[in-house]
Amino acid sequence: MKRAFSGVQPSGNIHIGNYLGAFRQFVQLQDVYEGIYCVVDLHAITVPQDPGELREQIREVAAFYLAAGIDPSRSTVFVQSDVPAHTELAWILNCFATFGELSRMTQFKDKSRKGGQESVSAGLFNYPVLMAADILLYQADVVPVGEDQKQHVELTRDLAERINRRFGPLFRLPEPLIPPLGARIMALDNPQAKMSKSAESPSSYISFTDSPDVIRRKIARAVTDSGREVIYDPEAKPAIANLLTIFSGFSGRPVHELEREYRETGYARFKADLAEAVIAGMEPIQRRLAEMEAEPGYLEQVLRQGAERAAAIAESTVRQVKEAVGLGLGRA
Ligand code: AQP
Repeated sequence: MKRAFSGVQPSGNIHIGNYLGAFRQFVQLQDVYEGIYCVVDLHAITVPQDPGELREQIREVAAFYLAAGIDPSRSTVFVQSDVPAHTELAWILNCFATFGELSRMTQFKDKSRKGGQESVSAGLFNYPVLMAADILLYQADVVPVGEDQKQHVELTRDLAERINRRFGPLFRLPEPLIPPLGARIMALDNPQAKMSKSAESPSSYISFTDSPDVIRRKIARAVTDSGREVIYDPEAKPAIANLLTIFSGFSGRPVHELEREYRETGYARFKADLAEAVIAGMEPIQRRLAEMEAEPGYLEQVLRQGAERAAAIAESTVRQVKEAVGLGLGRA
């Protein structure tokens, strides 16, 4: 079986963008790929985190994998910092990545613009290298991610190719797997910005901790475009195109069918039905999350076994890389 790897940061509440762009794909891929899925807590500390909240969020993301439908008997689910090989390989890769290419990463540019270049952590700058290590350790064939992470997967390929050219075939070259629908869900209050966990305003995202009433309110208040026609036109009507994408993602109905039904009904009716589709789509996951909360021992056991399985693969890759690069005294 080919292998899929992906990670999600415990950097806030999981939102519908994370679900449609990432988790949903992970679940669909299970029949075709061996899945290795990680809670990337080392990535989360590239921006300030409260230790208590971070630990809580690590549990939440881990539980979300299972609640979304990842089956731990087929896929490996673990916490990144439980497998030290991630930071070990990241350091080695850092010595092959250039300052120039990391400076061009859009996510770094966006986040450092917000925080100010002088004061953001060096970890935020090196984030894509740690992500490359995450992927290359497991010799992943595909990396299912949302559109925002495509550039980082491309950097991963560049690094792998550079190292393979110099030292021989150490790494498999991974392909990003971007879903055809939902790869870039935009903020409800600004269709030019992507929906983001760490956004300041909670009205910009719908989180899986939101109750049905909160979801209805957030959707009712979501920004719309001028006019009253519900049509899919990302250029002229980016807000409505985003809402149609969300509707299609949760209802399973194609966008053109939704356009036909709501073209003339006005925004209020469209938004009311959209809210119900989102609530219905989220409900089974929210229910399983609540069930898992009542049984913390189960999650801990899954993560312990996951970390053991992941470490066995990761350590073997690191051993080969160290040997090829000339680190230590070799295995004699
Ligand atoms: N708006 C989005 N639409 C579709 N997919 C998205 N993803 C993130 N935002 C959207 C995908 O979700 C997965 C997990 O993301 P992450 O935790 O690694 O961090 P991120 O990409 O930086 O996502 P966030 O939600 O914006 O978090 P913060 O605010 O902490 O940076 C990835 O596959 C991502 O592509």
